[in-house]
Amino acid sequence: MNFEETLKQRTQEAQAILSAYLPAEEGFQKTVLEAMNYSVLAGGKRLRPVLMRETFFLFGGQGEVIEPFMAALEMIHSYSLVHDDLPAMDNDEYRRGRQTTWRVYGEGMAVLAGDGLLNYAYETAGRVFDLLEKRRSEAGGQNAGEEQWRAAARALQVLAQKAGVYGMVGGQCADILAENRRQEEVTEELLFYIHKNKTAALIESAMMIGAILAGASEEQIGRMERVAEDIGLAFQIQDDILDVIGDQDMLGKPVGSDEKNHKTTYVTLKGVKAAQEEADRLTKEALAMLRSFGQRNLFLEELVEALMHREK
Ligand code: GRG
Repeated sequence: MNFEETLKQRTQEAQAILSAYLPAEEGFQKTVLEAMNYSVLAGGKRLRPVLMRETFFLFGGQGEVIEPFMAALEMIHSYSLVHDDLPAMDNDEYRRGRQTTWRVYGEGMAVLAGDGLLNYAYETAGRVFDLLEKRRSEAGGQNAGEEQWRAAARALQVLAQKAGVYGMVGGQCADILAENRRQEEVTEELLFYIHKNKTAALIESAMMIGAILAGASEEQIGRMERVAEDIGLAFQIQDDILDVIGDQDMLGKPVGSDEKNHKTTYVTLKGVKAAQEEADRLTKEALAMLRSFGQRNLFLEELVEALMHREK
């Protein structure tokens, strides 16, 4: 299989895992459940769960323990998009080629769908302990795989931290405060903080959790965090470039959103060419680190490279 075919297959697998963990649309709270599923199933590249599983494979991970975390991270990512699209934030009407959640279900229900997805993500990730319990009873109830229980708890910690105030929420806070500020006030240091947290944090979470659940060492997990930081920063720069020169139909959302929201981005600070060069530099740095682990995952390396040239 070539890269494109493998990517398609891995994306479909991530989609199937995610679908299996979504809640049933029933009960008095049926509407919020529908809004949650609408938001998650609206499409999307499923990049974070794919990166998570490929990192798990890189370190020789096996079995289904990774699956609840793949689904959980995509739920957190989807909640962040639902809230980001709200009138109180970016006020966007289209995402992933469809109307945004608030446009379909109303603002109140979109707030709740985001809240619901965030909480359900942790309920979902916590199901890893059911899988481990099943393994333990199959092994005759012995203290089998104690390190896997520790790894699962550590993975939960990383998931919560990278999504929270010391991760994505912190980045989004600084992003909102930086809107409408004069360009000179948005320093490169501030922009780095915003990108590292708003965007890179969830990608770090994906790759660290893949490494943790596969039993990687502390040193390897730390190194993977740096790889993911570079990938996340490059991904955000590419996102800002696409917001200027991208194709609306391809992206599934309007271009020019940063200008509309008076946002300072790497592109407004340095121009498209310098932004492309910086994304290229970060990608090369990430790839060099990724190749230095001893064992390799060639598909993962190709994926990181392909993100540089993405059009959506
Ligand atoms: C509301 C706490 C909170 C955070 C919002 C996700 C986010 C933070 C803002 C959305 C705007 C934005 C440009 C975020 C940077 C991350 C990013 C590029 C998200 C889009 O991710 P993709 O391209 O989306 O992976 P798909 O639709 O493919 O899943």
